[in-house]
Amino acid sequence: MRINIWTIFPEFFEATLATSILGRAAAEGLVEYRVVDLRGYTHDRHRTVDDEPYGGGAGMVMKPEPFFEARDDLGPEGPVALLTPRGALFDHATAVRYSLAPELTLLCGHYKGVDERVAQVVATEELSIGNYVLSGGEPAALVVIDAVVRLLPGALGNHESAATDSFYEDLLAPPVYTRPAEYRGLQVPEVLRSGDHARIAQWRREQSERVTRWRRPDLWRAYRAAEHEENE
Ligand code: JF5
Repeated sequence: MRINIWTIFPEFFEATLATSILGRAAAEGLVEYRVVDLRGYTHDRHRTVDDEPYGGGAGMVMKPEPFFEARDDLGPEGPVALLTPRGALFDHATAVRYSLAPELTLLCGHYKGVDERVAQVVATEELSIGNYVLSGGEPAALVVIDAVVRLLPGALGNHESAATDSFYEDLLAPPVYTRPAEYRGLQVPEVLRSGDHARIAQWRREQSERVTRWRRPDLWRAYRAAEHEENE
């Protein structure tokens, strides 16, 4: 798939998109990143991307023209998501939907926000990664890219299966351990060293349910509700 990122800080993405899973996926041709500098769609000497808000008040607003001209020039297909605290909460289902699209475009806002006409016309949706405010949409875009690219077939190696992580089957992941079996007096649970695969699977299921119930009662309720539906 192709992932377009429209930003006034293209350098923000360089190291991250070249590193680890995200970098390997690009090197193997599973994904192509196109980072577009919005200042390339300005026409004045100072390459101005922001202006004062109509109606007054503190902070600057990102001008609509660079976003509209980037759209006219590049004609993105598929979802065009504006990262903003007022957007719909990004979740696993959205990551799956994006991973199935041939192209995804992420718009990074800044300052007090982006001219509303960009949200109305250029973006097809607005997305938030959580209930906090960032200084810019760039870190949020990287979060979305990471969650999407790791779902692409072949992006994870044999040692990193997407089928067994947290949120698979809507439960949190059980505890994991590696060697040594005892460290500073702390023991690895006996069951994990037993070689009894049925017992191990049962232990992991119990641990998943316990940790989800205590830490994420919201997920636990949704899981229980889905269980009841299945049995109907
Ligand atoms: C931004 C206006 C964009 O703060 C965020 C954000 C939080 N969750 N997801 C995105 O984006 C930067 C701030 C203010 C527009």
